[in-house]
Amino acid sequence: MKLTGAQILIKMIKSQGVDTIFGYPGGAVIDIYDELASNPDLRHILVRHEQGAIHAADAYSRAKGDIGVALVTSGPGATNAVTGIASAYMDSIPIVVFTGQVNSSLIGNDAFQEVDIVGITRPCTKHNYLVKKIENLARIIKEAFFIARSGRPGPVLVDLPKDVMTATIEFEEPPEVHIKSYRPTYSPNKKQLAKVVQLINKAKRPIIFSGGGVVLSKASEEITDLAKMANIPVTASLMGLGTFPASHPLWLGMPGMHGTFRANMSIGECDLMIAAGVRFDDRVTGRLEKFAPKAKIVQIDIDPTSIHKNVSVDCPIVGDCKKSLALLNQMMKRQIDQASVDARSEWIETIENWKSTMPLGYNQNEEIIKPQFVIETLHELTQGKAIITTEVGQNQMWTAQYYGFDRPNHFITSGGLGVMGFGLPAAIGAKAACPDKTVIDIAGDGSIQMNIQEMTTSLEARLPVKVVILNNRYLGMVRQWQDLFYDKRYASTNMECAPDFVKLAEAYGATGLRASKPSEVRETLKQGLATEGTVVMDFIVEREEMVYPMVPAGKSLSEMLLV
Ligand SMILES: Cc1ncc(C[n+]2csc(CCOP(=O)(O)OP(=O)(O)O)c2C)c(N)n1
Repeated sequence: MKLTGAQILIKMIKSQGVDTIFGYPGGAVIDIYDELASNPDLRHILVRHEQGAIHAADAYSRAKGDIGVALVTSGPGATNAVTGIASAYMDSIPIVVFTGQVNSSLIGNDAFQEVDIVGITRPCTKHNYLVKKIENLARIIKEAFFIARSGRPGPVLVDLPKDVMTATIEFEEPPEVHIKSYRPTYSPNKKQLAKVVQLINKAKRPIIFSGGGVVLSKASEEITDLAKMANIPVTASLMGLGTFPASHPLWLGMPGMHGTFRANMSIGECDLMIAAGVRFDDRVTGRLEKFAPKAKIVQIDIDPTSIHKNVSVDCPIVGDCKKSLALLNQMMKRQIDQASVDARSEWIETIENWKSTMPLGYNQNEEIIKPQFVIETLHELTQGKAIITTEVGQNQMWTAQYYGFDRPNHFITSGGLGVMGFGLPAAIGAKAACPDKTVIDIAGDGSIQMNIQEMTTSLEARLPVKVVILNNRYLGMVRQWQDLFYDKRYASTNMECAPDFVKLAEAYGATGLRASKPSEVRETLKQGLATEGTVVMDFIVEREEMVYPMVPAGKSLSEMLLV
C-alpha cells in the first residue's frame, strides 16, 4: 500500500502504543496536521507555546511511566522546544520530539524558518536524526522510540523535511531495531553483587541513596524491600523522591543543598552508601572531597559513563536498577547477617537524635502565611496522593521538603536544568496521562508567569489542574542568595509589579481564589480542590521566608546553614 510520509509518521507513532501527542502547527508540519485530523484516535493536545508541548510530553512520560511525544514546526517552533528538550535530557526522560523542516532541497540555503535543529540539539538529545529520504522514515521512527526508551532513557529528536512528508512510498513494516554500537547492559555482574552483599553485612552505618533511575526503572519496591530487610535508612535525590515512602521511619529526607540535617549528617558519617540511579549532581554532593568521606560507595547505574563521573566509587554495578536490586535482594535473603542488621539500631538511634534536635521547621504565626504551611496543609488535604509538579526556586525546594512523597511518579519537577515555567505545562501533561488523579502545580509568582499561556491549553483540552502560587512578590530563591551571599543587594528580584492572579485566572476562564491570612489557607485549599475545572489559588505569603537548611555552594554538606 502506498502511503505519504505524513501517513507513515502517524502509523508508526500509533504502532508504538502512543495515543496522545502535544504540539503546535506551522507551515513545515501542515501536511502532518492534515493527516492528524483524519486520525482522531491519536489525541493531539494543542499547546500555546512549543516549550509547553515538550514539558507536557516530559511530564506525561513521568506520570505514566511511558514515553511522551511532541510535534512542532521548523525554525522558531523548533528553537522554542529546545529548553524542554534540554530539561528532559538532564533528567533522562524518554520523549520523542518531531520537528518540521524546510524542503530538503532548501536545507542550508537560509530558507524561511530554517534552523539546523539537529546541530542545535546535538548536545541535549540522547540521539537525533534528519530524515533525508522517505525510504528511511519508518526505520528511523522505530529506532527513535527504541533509543528514547532503552538503556538510560532520554529525548530523541527527528527532523522531518516537508518534501519527505508529502512524498509517497510502498509502506513496509521496518525490521526489529538492531543498532550495532548500542547495546545497553541490563543484567548486572553477579560477582559484583556478591561483593555488595558482603559490604552490607559488614556495614555498621549504611545508607541507601535512591535517584531518578529508580523511578525510571520502576524499582521502588526493590529499594524499599532492601531497606526494610537490612534495616538501612534511605535518602533520595530530588528526582528520586517517592521511591521510598516519606512516611516510613527509615526515611532520611532529601540530601544536598536544601537537604535535611539528618540526611546530610548521615552522608558525612555513613560507612557504606548504596547509590542507585543517581548521578551525584553538585547540588547533592556539595564540596566533592568532603562527600561521604568515611564510606565505601556502591553505585548501580545502567549508564556506565555515569559511574565514577563525579564521585569515585568502590563497587560499580552496571545494570538496570530494578534487575540489579531484585537480584541483590534475592542474594541478601539467603546470606543476610541478622546480627549486623540488629546492631544497626545504634546507627538508627543516632539518626533519630539528629532528627529530633534539628527537624525541618518553620513558625506559623497568626498574621502572615508561611509557604511551608500551605504545602503541609495541601499534603494533609490530598492525603499525599496528588501528582505534584513544581516550578523552580524556593517553591520547588519547599515542596520537596514538606510534601512527603510516598509513591514514585508523583513528584514531577525540572531537576537537572531547573526550568522556571515547567510546572504548569507539566501539570497538564500529567493530567493527560492520569485523568483520575488530582494534579497540582506548586508555583512561585515569578515562574508561573513564564508559561502562563498554557492555562488556555488546560481549559481547551479539558485537563483541569490546580495551581498553588506561593506569592512572595520576589524571585525568592535568587533573593535568598542575594541576602545570604551578596550583602543584601537585591538586584532585579522584586516582582511587586505583577498581575492580579485571581483576575488573570478568570480572564482565562478558570477559577481564581486568594488567601492572605493563615486562617484562610485551609478553606481556600479545600475550596480550590473541590472546585471543578482549572483553579488558581494565590497565597500571599511571607515575603522574606528562606529555604533552610542550606549548604552554601562549594561547601561541604556538614557546613549547613540551619536557620
Ligand atoms: C528559565 C529560568 N530563568 C531563570 C532561572 C533562575 N532562577 C532560579 S530560581 C529563580 C527565582 C524563582 O522565583 P519564583 O518563581 O517567584 O519562585 P520562588 O523562589 O519565589 O519560590 C530564578 C530567577 C531559572 N531557574 N529558570
